[in-house]
Amino acid sequence: MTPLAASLVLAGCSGGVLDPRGPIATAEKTILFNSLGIMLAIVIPTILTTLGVAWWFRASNARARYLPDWEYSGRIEMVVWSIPTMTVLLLGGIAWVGSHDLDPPKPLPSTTNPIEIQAVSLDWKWLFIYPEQGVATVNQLVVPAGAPLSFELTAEGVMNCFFVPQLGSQIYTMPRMVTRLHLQADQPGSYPGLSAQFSGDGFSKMHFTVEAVSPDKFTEWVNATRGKGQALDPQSFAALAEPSEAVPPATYGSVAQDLFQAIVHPNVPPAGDQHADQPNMPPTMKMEN
Ligand SMILES: [Cu+2]
Repeated sequence: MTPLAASLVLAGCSGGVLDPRGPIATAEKTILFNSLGIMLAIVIPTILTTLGVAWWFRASNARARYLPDWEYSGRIEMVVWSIPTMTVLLLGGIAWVGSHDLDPPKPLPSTTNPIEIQAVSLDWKWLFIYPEQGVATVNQLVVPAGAPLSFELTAEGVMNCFFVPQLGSQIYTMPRMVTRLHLQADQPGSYPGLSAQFSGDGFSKMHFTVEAVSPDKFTEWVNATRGKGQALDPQSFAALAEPSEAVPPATYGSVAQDLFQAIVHPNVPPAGDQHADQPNMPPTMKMEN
C-alpha cells in the first residue's frame, strides 16, 4: 500500500483502538484482527459458492445435472458440520485464551514498579488520585511511559466506564465497589480517554487526557505538583463532586489519607436517620473524619 493510501485508511483510526500504544491494546487489536480473519475465511467462500451455485444451475445451462431423487451426501454433511465446528473452536479459543491473558485485574509483567492510580468517576469529570505520590488530578492523567499502571476504580455517583482506547480494556466504575485494571503506555504521547457508559447531562464532555511522559519528566511533574495549590480533603472533594460539565484539567497538591477508601465506604446513616432537609447531600459529606 502506498503511504498516501495507508494514511487515508488509517486516518479514521488515529487515537482509537486500531492505533494501540500499549501492550494490552496491541494484544486486543491482534484478537480483533484474528477474529475478523477467521470469520472472513467462512464468509467469503460462502458468498462465492452461493453466487457460483446460482450461476451454474441457471435455467439456460444444459450441462448442469438435474437430480430430483438426490437425498444424501456424506461429503457435503462433513463440510456443513466441520466448518462451523472449527469456527466455534477457533473463535472460542481466541476469546478464551485472550480473556485470561488480558484479565483486567492481572498485573502486567515488568521490571519497573507499577504506578498506583485511584480513579473516581464523578458527575461529570474524572478524579485521579496518586496515593504514593500524594497528589491528585482532574480530567488529566500524567503517567510515566514504559511503567505498568495499576488502577483501582470506583464511582462517586452513577456508574461510568473508564476507557482509554489506545491503551486497552475498558472497565466499569461502580459506586461502593472497586474494579481493577492494569494498563501500560509504551511511548510518551497524549492519549484521549473517556467514559464509555452514558451517565447523564454532562456525559458527552466527560473526557480526559492521558499524558505519558518519560520517567524523569514524571518525577519532575510530581515534585512540581506536590505541596502546591489546593488540597484534596473531604470538603474540597464534596465541592468537586457537585455536578459540573466540561471541567478543565486541574491538580491537587495533597490528598487526605484514605480518601479513596472513604469514597468507596461512606458512613451511611441507618434508614430513618436521613437528613430530610438535605435530600441531595453527597454521601462523602456524611464522613465523620
Ligand atoms: Cu457496556
